Amino acid sequence: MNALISVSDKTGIAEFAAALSALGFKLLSTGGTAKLLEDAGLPVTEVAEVTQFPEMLDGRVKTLHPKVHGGLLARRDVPEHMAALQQHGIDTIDLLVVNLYPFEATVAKAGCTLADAIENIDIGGPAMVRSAAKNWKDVAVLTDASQYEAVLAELKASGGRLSDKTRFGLAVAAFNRISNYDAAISDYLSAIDFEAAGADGVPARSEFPAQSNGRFIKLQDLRYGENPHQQAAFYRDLYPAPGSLVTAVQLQGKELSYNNIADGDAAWECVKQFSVPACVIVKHANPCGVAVAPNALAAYRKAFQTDPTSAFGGIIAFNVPVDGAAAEAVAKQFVEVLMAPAFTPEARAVFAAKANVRLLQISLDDVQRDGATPWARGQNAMDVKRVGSGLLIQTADFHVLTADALEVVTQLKPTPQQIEDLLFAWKVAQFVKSNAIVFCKDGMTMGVGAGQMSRLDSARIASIKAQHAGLSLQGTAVASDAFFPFRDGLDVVIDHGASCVIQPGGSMRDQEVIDAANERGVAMVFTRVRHFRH
Ligand code: 93A
Repeated sequence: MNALISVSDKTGIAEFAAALSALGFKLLSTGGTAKLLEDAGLPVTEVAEVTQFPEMLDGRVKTLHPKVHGGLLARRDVPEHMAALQQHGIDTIDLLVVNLYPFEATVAKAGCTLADAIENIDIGGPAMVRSAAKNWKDVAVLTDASQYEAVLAELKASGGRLSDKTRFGLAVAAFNRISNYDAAISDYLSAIDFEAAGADGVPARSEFPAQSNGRFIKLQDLRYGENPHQQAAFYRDLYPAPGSLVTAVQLQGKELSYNNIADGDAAWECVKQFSVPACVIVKHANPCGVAVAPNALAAYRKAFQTDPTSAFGGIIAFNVPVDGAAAEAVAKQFVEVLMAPAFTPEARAVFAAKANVRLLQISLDDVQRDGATPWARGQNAMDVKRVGSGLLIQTADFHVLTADALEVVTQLKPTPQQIEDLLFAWKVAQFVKSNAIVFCKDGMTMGVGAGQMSRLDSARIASIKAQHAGLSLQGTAVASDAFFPFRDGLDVVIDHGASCVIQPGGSMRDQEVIDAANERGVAMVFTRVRHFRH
């Protein structure tokens, strides 16, 4: 039995090759890999010796030879194939271990030149992988170090021959790897603006190439979709952003549902943007309570107070570890999903008695912290919406508004405390479906109006919800995700007690709205940025 080994990522290869050798495999290998195996004291034959051709053209041609591909592609059950091998002095290759030049890692590095990228396009590796995978009935192909252990265990148990099922599975994994590899090359090259290529060889690249090869890996099948008659599954990006929902570890609880995941994402992306302890409660993709406080328990209490009715059966997210005290408080309500970067043992103990509650732990450790937005979003750079037979793709709605960017448009200037409330309200409004009107005070939401076809109705609903929750809107800050087209919406929020307002501005009737604010003695600031969310 012959095994050909040619790997760029040499993790664990010496140990794996040693085990193959012990099982009776004859080892063939390419330059760098052969050297490593030799240094490890293993008997190894260089492919160049087999082909009687030196590796040439800086290694561009190493294994592209009939002695290699004949040995991989010949069907053992077709006598003519075996006769041809014999006639040309070709040995069969029964097991192939290849991982490819690190194209993805190379282009992910800052300052990668086009020449670097091109040199890292593997040709011979994928060719061998395809040959072996096509001939899966006779050849086993490994394309990743994570496969070594299981394959070795099966080889040892079976005396050197893998089952058909295993070889087929390996072939599928091999074609997936090749497909993803080619997609990475195609994505990279398709995005290059050739004319604008920099003199340093680092090409200018577009966010929106002429072709997109988005690749996804299935995480799990879901029991059903948004409704029980719809089928659904959950996929993740091939290269997920750190700190995103798809990196979650489920610690306990029932299986996640489609709506859990959609709502969980809304809660998580919202809570991530706060740099102090925060709690977000989401129902039907809208925050129904958001608060910041010195600790998780206080943040939860405030967030819950916004709308205890809607919070029932909600999704709750914290950007700080959930401790015993916060867990005790949350456990008193019906909660579907609880998300946090960590749960203390005390918190775990509280939920141990509530087996249905889904606990999701999502690390924020590798999320870029840039001062202004310690747990910045925006790392999920693309926002995708499916439309009939097409996709709408945009960069994520990531925008950090700072106090110095606010444009005061009224005679009355907001106080420092009001500015703090306004910025908080603005952060929340970004995560509320349009039209969004959000009343806030002292780091908590006091009334949320979401998803209405008219801004006026959102203003009314936000006020009504605050009344129902028994909250006074006197002296609140109000955020509107887009401009007030008329003064009526502004009048409603002032009627209910708003003392300051934040909105993008930009309406034809801005003056009418500014006049109304002045007439009624409230402070108003423009952001010149809009946060539609549909
Ligand atoms: O340059 S190649 O496209 N031409 C080849 O003929 C070839 N054969 C194997 N790259 C080729 N390989 C790749 O070399 C393998 O896919 C593997 O990634 C790498 C291993 O090289 P070495 O053993 O010299 O470190």
